[in-house]
Amino acid sequence: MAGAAALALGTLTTAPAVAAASAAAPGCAVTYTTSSWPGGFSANITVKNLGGAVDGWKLGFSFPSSGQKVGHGWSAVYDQKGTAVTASSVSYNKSLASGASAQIGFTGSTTDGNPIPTTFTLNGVTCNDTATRPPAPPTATPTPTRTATAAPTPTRTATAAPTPTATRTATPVPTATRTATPTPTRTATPTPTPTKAPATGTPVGINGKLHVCGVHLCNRYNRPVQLRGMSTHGIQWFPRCYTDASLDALANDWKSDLFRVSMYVQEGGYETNPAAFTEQVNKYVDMATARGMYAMIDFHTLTPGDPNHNLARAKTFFASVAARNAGKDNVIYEITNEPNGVSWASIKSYAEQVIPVIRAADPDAVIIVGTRAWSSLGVSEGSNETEIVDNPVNAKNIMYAFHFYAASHKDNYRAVVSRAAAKLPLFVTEFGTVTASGNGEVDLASTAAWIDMLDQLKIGYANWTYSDAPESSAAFKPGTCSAGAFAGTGSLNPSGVYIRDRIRTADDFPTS
Ligand code: IDC
Repeated sequence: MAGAAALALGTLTTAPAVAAASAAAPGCAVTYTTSSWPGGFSANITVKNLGGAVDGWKLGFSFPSSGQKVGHGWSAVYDQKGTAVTASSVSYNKSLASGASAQIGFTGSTTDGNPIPTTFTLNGVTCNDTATRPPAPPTATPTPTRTATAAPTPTRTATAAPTPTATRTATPVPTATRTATPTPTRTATPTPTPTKAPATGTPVGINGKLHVCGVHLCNRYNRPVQLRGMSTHGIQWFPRCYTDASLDALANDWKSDLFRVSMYVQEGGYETNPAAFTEQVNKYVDMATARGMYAMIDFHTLTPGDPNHNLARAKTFFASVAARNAGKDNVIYEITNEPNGVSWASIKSYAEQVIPVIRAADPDAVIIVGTRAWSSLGVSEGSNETEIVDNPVNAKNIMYAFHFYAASHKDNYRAVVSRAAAKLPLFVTEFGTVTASGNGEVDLASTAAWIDMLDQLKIGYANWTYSDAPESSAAFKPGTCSAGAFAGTGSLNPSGVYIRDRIRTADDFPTS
């Protein structure tokens, strides 16, 4: 058998596309599938060893185009010289028995499309069989990964409404330059962002009211933007963490674009005192507004997992907050946090009853819908994004939530998000650097892989949590909120140190 056999599946266009190439040999078989978007792509590679057992391996291939560059990789160490790429095994996948496979991947950037490599070598031996394969669907993991953790001791102390003393003042949006919300078309590809000096001003001052365009969140110039920010912990437990000083630190030191307000419905939350929790949420919206940050109102359903259990409460709550905040440009509504143990059809039905209530008061705000299985796009209950793609919520200007906890959710979840991002407007309204319990191991390698990918795809995110809860997902060490020293790194846990670094890098909001 001479030469390599390659098959390209799918069409490469400037729109997000899926393509694949495969090659196999007596020594090795490779399946290389990609998703692409303007300016970038991700590749998922399966390397199968068809020869004798190896302990340590290198996969070699060449990009067809010199404009393709490896960005962040996972499950291998990547080296690129010109167009030649080498992916070297890592400790946990270096031993490959005969017939065994390893799955690796990376996100990349490109200046000229996403042609697929056609020739691969494993430890220098060309993979040259004729077998070809379709793009490998990511494997769904049916195991729910959340474990119950004890709730922190509720401290129901009410905090008096503080007078906002912003050091980053919100720039009011000039009415004349505010563009009308275009009708979103699900296939539109937003214009790529040009490289230029970062704009000055607050996130809301620069971008104004946001809307969904194609699969992106777009600003007043109809250009895609990525919002990066923090989520509160349960506001019933941690009101001491949301003060003028902490919000100043979030806006000015962390340079956060976004403040997600997590109002639990159960566990001592909204259901126990609707008026007081509605007022508390509105107060936090105002504190974000005064600092030019976007405010995401999270109706934090969790247990029970069926959002319809809280349908009447959701209608009452959103009718009130939407009417009260309709005149603002910075409010985003997240109508259910993490549906679980419930079908997509039930979630969609809930969404189609709550969204009109918001629209009646605030017709053009962005609304985010939680997805099946703890907002995993269904993956944690053995499904995936196709149930949404095939049966989307019947509403405009909406996005879908995806949540991950980096130590629990890795390559197979990243593969689904990378694929789904070409079809669905996604917002990572909550993620942790730790396990799904909110505690335990901080996995910065997996977190980096996630955030690099979200940056490439321009998917917004909010990290759990901007609090001093006694758990490793909390940005601050216990006691910080009472002591009141929020700026800098002195009070931060390892998760907070890393996330602050990622959030405070300059935004690249387009200004024309
Ligand atoms: C966790 C909190 C923890 C609390 C628990 C139950 O960190 O203090 O006891 O909720 O209320 C989610 C949820 C979020 C969880 C978080 C970590 O949206 O409420 O917070 N998590 O478990 N989904 C996946 C993880």
